[in-house]
Amino acid sequence: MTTAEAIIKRLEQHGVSHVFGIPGTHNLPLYRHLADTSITHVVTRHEQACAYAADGFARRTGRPAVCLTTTGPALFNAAAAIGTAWADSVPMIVLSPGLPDQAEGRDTGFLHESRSQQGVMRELVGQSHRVAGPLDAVRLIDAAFASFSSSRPRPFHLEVPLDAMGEDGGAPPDLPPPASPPAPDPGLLARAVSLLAAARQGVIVLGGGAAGAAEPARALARRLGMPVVTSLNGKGVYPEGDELSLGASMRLRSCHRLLREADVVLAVGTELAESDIWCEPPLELGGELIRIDIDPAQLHKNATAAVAVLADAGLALTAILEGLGESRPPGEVERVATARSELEAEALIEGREFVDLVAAIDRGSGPEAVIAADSAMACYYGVAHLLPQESPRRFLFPTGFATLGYGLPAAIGAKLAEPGRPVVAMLGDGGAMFTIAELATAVELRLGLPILVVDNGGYGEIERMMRDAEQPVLGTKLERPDFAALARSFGAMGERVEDLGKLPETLAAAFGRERPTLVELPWPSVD
Ligand SMILES: Cc1ncc(C[n+]2csc(CCOP(=O)(O)OP(=O)(O)O)c2C)c(N)n1
Repeated sequence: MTTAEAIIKRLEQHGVSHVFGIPGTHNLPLYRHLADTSITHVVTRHEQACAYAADGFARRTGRPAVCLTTTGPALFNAAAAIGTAWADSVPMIVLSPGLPDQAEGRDTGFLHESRSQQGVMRELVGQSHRVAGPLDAVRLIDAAFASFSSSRPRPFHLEVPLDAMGEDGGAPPDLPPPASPPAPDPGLLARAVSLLAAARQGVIVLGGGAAGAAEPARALARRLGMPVVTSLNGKGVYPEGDELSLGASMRLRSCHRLLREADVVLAVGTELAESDIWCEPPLELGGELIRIDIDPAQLHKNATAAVAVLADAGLALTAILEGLGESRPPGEVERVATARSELEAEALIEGREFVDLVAAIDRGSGPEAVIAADSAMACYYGVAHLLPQESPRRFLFPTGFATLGYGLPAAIGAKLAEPGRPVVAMLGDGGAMFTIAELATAVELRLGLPILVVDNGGYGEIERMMRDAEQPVLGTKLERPDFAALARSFGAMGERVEDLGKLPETLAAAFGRERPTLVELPWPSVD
């Protein structure tokens, strides 16, 4: 078996169902074997979309996804998307060829040459490895999957040098059993249990790292009668319609105050970072902080913990539940209700213009929908706060890197992962243009995907910032295409909806088609 064949077969053995890629001169041997497997190959129109689509697939399912590029420009085109996966802890294998040993780093003018492809990648991903041959490739793929299941998931780059691509090797070893995540230390758990049992004004904070631990997180919050706030990546880990939920409101000032006044804060799988709280960390915390994280580097990051539990979130929360006695009487109803109404009022200050839009999306897409959102105001001021979600992994949003161009390809990845579930892509007109070419991908795949474009005439948020800073407005007013007509030219449906009352039926019809529907929503500009 050659290296190229060993790689594709091993991915298949690990259960990879989709590879998002673009073929090129140097990755042809990988494509030869890809054609020969049960894996579905999805071709995009730009490599950033390969990685964003892989991201959407992985965020929705929790399963590692694979993106495949050729060397140099192709791989670097995917850099913003790979950086997004790194920032938001998305399990992703990035597979690329590399120059042969005799050309690597020698400035010989080799096709797609750069000074050091791996040097660039090493700075961008969790791990980057240059493959030595078939057995080494298999070992590295096993290591990638082990890293995803036992530690903080981050993109894992495999560079396959052209001269290693066709090398023959012996039979690969059997698939190893899945690697286990770290189990919590019993002594630390006992301390966490006693702090939580004694808390009178506790708050639970759930991040994206708790997405796989929704059940014990819910049971724990209910047992303690403690309110729960989430990060954007943790949206829905605790059901947002529940009376203990304070929504995905970590960035709001009322939430910061609540955390300051709490006597105990339990933070699970969250960085408590600037991009979560929208202010300079650390948050001021008046009480004791208990932290649970699978990544030792996170345990005291941005806020020092009194009790720092290195563990898988699910294992730790289940053990804490077992350690706690009977349910506490719900003595906190009033505090939680007050906090909820304060947070709602604050969210409405920035989100008021999106209330009707979000309600229409909710009505048209139903309680199970996934929203793949770009970094646009309608998404982070609107959907994030105003559309309650009852389960995790349904608001796919590039929180940490805040990149533009994410929404459409991520929606494609999520829809492929679960064709039967309503998925909505939601974009601003500025962000839409970053990856609009992926309309062709969605048409080709015959996806019943509505793509909402909130057209406020340009880079709205940035224009607002310029105005607030009393500096000249420059580079934010954009010439836009006729989005609906553009979509039709791709073979998609294209509609312009001026009356939000019509949006629910437009969405419902879009889900039922065998092609995407771009819905252009004319919106007031920020000036
Ligand atoms: C890749 C990338 N480039 C630039 C930015 C800076 N940026 C942040 S928001 C924004 C404006 C986005 O405009 P649009 O998508 O229309 O949404 P709106 O702000 O109007 O809601 C820009 C340019 C970014 N976040 N990501």
